[in-house]
Amino acid sequence: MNNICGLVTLVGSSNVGKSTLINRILGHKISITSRHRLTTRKQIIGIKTTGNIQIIYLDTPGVLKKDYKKYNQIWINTILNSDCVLFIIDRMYWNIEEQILFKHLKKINRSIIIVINKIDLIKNKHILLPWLKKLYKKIKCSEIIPISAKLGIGIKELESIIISHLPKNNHYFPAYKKTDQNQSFLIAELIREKIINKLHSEIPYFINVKLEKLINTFKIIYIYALIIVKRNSQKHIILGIIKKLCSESRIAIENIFNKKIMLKIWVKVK
Ligand SMILES: Nc1nc2c(ncn2[C@@H]2O[C@H](COP(=O)(O)OP(=O)(O)OP(=O)(O)O)[C@@H](O)[C@H]2O)c(=O)[nH]1
Ligand SMILES: [Mg+2]
Repeated sequence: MNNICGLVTLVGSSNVGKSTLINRILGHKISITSRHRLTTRKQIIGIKTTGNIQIIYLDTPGVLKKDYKKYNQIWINTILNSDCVLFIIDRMYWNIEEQILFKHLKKINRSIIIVINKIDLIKNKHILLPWLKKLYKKIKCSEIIPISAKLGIGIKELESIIISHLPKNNHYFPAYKKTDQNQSFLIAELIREKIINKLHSEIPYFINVKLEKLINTFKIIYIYALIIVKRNSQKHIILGIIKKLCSESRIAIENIFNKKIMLKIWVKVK
């Protein structure tokens, strides 16, 4: 058998660029991104099949020191089923979240690739080498690679390293499959991304977006979305940006689905 197929999990603290990286590797958007913490809330699957190689990437919510059980259980379960783990670090930041993750990874016997992201923001690149050496000594990892997910630096090299750590296996998904998410989830997430990126840090965590109805016709997709907030004051804030939110979300969805979109959004307190 010449086929290669494996599960690769992206883990790391919130905001280190896990979702940006998965989108960059896949070449299209499957996971939303923002400058705020806790953007990704559940495991997202992205599949890349090139010839005889199929890689199933799993994006996860960021490691948290608080609310440990609810969100952290997702990445804890995911790494246990992986063939290879990408431990993403934002430049030289090593905080309590990295320490929590490091403790978990020490206990499991998996290939670990440390990915130092956002190197485009490091002005003095000379400081990188001592940091890479220090990490290599500290963590029993297979490889360390500096990248910039945003600018696409080091991605090809990272993909080659990943492939070298995957087992020979039959492909799990048909070659055309890019994700296991349904259309409704991706659309709701795209709207949530626009809200997060428009608001300041206090609100995004409490917002949920639900699609009430989706009618997919030959030329147009009709979408009826509901934004659910916790308080009346939050509803007013959303109503203040709803016009822009609606038009920006519509454009984002049209770009992904390559179809005309008719979007209506309501806001509800629950
Ligand atoms: N300059 C720079 N910014 C980056 C890079 N990668 C990601 N970012 C930015 O970092 C922020 C967080 O990126 P995300 O991909 O949402 O981070 P995440 O790790 O998925 O975050 P959670 O889903 O909250 O766990 C966004 O504003 C990205 O544009 C990079 O290589 N360079
Ligand atoms: Mg994310």
